[in-house]
Amino acid sequence: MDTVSGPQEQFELITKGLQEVLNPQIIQDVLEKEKRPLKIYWGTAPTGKPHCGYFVPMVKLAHFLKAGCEVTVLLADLHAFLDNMKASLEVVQYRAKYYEFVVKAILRSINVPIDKLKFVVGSSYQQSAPYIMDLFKLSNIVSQNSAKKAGADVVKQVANPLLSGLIYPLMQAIDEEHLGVDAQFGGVDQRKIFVLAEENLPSIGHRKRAHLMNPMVPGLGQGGKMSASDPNSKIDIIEEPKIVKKKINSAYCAPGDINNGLIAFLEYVVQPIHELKTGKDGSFELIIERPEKYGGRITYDSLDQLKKDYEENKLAAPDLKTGVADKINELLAPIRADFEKDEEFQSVQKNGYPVEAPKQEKKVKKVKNKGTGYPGKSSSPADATSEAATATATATADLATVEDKLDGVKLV
Ligand code: STL
Repeated sequence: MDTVSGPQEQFELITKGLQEVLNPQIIQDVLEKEKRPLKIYWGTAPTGKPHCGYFVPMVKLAHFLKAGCEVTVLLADLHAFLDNMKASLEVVQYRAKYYEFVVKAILRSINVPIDKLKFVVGSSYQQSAPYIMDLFKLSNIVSQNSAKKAGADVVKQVANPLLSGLIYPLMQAIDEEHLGVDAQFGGVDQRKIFVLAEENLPSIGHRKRAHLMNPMVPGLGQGGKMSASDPNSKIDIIEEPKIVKKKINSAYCAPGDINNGLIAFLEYVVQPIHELKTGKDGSFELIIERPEKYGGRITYDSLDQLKKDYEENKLAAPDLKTGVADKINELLAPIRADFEKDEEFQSVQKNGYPVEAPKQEKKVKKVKNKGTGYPGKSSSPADATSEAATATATATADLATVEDKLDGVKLV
């Protein structure tokens, strides 16, 4: 991948395909007046397993690197912990490492040199005295209401919101200063936090940063939703080719309507990756192995043509699905190969995402005896199928004891 030089060309590549840029002047000044590489970061909270949607920000990281920027990926482990404890502090360390492996593998798979890419784990600096002092200073000038509103699109919204949801956006604002960057990049869902940072960093003695926002890209579910509860709406970065086929087959894709997750994937992932590989703007390729009886292979070299054909029902949904599933499998193959040859990559996945023990309640004999011992004590770990089963059994047993003590009053 050749790098781009000249401030104008660099600025164009840095902002290519974005939905919005706040304070572009900050970026232009760095490139044109200071004549140095732009320092920019992208933060991600290592919670769930990265899915194919991760290709979207990766395309932008590729643009930034190609434009000669100094790019930092923030693995925001404390943010993952603060967001309704989506991950325990122990498990989140493995997830952060797993995310790092995934980001590197994706970038390598699209031929982006990653020697200039920096990874920083949030907890490595977010517990320092100067960082915490900045958090206190910010908490003195940002109202509870503003902090709550800033996090509304990012922090999981629950019935009884925790204080952590107010701390989360403040820390994200302070990260810009403590990572020493000129700009922050993220999805447009981060907009309110970005504005909070711009409005408040100067009041605690820090520079205002530029903000770059990617559009939100629809997933594979109905209405373009990617939902944690619908496993078919997301394709894992390490996914078996057969499962990719199956998930794409069940993707929402109404005939004649180009507003679906499959075409969005072509637009926001396949096309930009093809452009990066060929170095030609607007270049595109999708090969569809249509069954012979329906006319055989189709090759598209224009996304606009594909969209037009789909709208005019010249391209059928099952054929679009075949083409997209094959393309995803092609994109995932080198990432999967990295995973399979790297034991550490596999081990951080295993530790970060332990397979849940089947939710099978171990029957615990209710002991009527109200003596000193408690039933859980007598269950031998050797006959439990896993640690989790032991924990469930113990918990159930403890409950049984409490119920006994309450003399038959049923808990839960
Ligand atoms: C998510 C999902 C997502 C973005 C983020 C988290 C961003 C987190 C973050 C944390 C600290 C920062 C910057 C970004 O300084 O799409 O769960």
